[in-house]
Amino acid sequence: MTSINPVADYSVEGEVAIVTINSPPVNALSQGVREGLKLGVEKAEADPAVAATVILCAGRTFIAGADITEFGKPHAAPYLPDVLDAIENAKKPVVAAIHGTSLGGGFEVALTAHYRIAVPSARFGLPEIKLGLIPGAGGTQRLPRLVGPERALDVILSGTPFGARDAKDWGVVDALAEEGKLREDAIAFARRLVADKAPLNKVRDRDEKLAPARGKPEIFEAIRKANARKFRGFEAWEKAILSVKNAVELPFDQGIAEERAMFMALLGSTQSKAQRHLFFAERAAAKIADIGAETPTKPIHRVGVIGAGTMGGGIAMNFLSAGIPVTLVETSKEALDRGVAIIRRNYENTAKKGRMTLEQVVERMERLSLTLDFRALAEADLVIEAVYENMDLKKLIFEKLDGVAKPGAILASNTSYLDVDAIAATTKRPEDVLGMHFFSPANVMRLLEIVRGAKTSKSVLATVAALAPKIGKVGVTVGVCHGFVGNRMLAERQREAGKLILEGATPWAVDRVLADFGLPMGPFAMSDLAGLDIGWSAETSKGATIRDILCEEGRRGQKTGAGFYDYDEQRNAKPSAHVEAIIRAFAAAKGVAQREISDAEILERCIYPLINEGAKILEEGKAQRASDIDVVWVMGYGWPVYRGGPMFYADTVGLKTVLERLKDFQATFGDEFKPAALLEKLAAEGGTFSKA
Ligand code: T1G
Repeated sequence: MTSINPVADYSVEGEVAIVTINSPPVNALSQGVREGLKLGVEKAEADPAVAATVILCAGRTFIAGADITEFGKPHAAPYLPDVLDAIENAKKPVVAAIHGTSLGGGFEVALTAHYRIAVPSARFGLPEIKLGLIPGAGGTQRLPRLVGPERALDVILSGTPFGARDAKDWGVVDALAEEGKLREDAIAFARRLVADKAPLNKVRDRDEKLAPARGKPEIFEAIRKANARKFRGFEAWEKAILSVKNAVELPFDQGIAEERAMFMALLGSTQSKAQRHLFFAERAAAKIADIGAETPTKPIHRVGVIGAGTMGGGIAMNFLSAGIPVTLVETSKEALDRGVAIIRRNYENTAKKGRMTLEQVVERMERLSLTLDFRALAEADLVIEAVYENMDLKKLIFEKLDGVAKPGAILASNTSYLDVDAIAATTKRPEDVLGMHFFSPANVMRLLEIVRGAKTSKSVLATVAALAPKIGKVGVTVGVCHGFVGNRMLAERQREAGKLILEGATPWAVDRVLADFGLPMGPFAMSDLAGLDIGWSAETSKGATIRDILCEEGRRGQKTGAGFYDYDEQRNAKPSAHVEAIIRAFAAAKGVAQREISDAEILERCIYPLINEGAKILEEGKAQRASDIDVVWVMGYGWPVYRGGPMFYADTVGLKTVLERLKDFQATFGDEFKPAALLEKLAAEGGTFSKA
């Protein structure tokens, strides 16, 4: 075994050379890995004793893609296309031996080899679309030559990996190795190629899967139509379709040149920079400054959930699906039955969509215990309170819990806004108390705001942070303040949206502007969906707000067929002239001057105060880093990934511009627009939130 460079080794067994890449954590195609591959294959070509070459990776996976940390930095030779040429044009058969996840550039390396062998657990994918890119090293040209353009575009547009057995069935791999014996089986496979004088199979020369699609643009039109809604606002996807269409219609060298040009253009795009930012932001969020890997964590074998409402049921599902038994507590049998029915219906709907088997539904439901007896929580390692958002009620529950829960149990509140420290203070064990703020629907939204109390112990925090990914959540640690991070910032946008419609904008204009920006829906459509009467009471309502007036008229949202919008039987929304008249009359009574308000002003007044509140959150240390705030908004509120999150978006607009506009609004509308000191500082320094 000789070392080619720090991340690549070369050895020979009989007449087979083995080039082994060893670059933790995922053998990403760094400069060293590219160099190791190229030099290794060239060494084998020059070695008269060698008749075939195996490319293998050490560690947990075959090459998992280009090294995303190198993007945007000056690129060093050897460049990936040159590495791929060295492999594909080798005069001796090259075999790619694959385990783990062969993704992006890693899969593209494998596609330039003459043969591919994989263990059954291996997975293959071209996830570049998730980074706002298209495959940039032949993936859009070679994969269609193996599996046809339709299946290739399924893989490329979904970015979802597929397994080795599919790869074998589809002709992507030539053989399956025995699990755990990849090296031996790959060498034996290479030996057989030599013995059989097997040809040098170049994927680029294959045409049998392309020919049937040639001259049929309707194939690509249909794919474009089927994906238009999913990719609304994204740039890369249409280029992916065009590049695969080029594979069908153009000679290989022209197709790959076009692919490279489109890839490079996307690489420099704001959308790709935003999605790459989020790739690392999601991983950074799991890192808590003063919680090291050595921090002890508690085993969570049994969970209690208090409250079987929409949130409690959704929260329970996260644990049931992760194989953790749940004891669900309610105050009445009717409430309990209602809650269980929702859980069962959610699972059955998932099964109907083919994403779960009926056996799995049964397994999950069997892990659920139901009780009206609070004392049943005594065995739980973690208890999550998910009752009505009322501080007195929560304090009562935590006092009771303090007397029931076993010593060392973690006591969490799912509160969306309230003071976790005040809740903790009602117990004798504030060190075991924290917030676990799930986002509705709790079994779907990936965000979990982990609210760290002043006295929450490191072990409790480390335990919940480690638990988050196990229940399919991205945990973001936040500090105690009203609304924590997401809802505190949302309040800024909701305030401005409410003022804008009094000044002359319509609810439908505000919703349109924010939907066009890329948010799932605007504030008024969102209110209709959630129900205008949350927290509203007919007894105390006095018509003091637009919402009061609408609720008093029975316009309480989609569920009543009318809210800000009118709804037909299919719940399609239509702007309501009646609501507009109510708004105008209300504004007149308040003496609010009416004016035309531009889309630009609507957007800036809804988004910039939200960004400004994010800056204050950072100043107060209620979030660890700006990218955590971005993760909160992408994972919890559907902020468009191609804009990177509110703080990243502010960087792309330019902090000086955001500051100036806030100052304009402050002069016109008042101090709610007063810029945060951090924003002033960064704008003055020419800085960014991402690098703050
Ligand atoms: N580049 C650099 N670092 C990477 C990386 C990559 N491609 N993939 C993962 N890491 C780091 C990650 O930041 C983390 O670091 C550690 O590895 C473990 O990752 C030319 C241009 C492979 C399925 O998009 O999907 O090829 O936080 O926590 O859950 O056409 O990582 O430990 O310091 O995610 O086991 C295409 C992205 C690139 C694959 C493993 N490839 N990675 O998941 O571990 S573009 C991708 C993943 C491309 C070509 C184009 C996952 C994984 P740290 P992890 P995991």
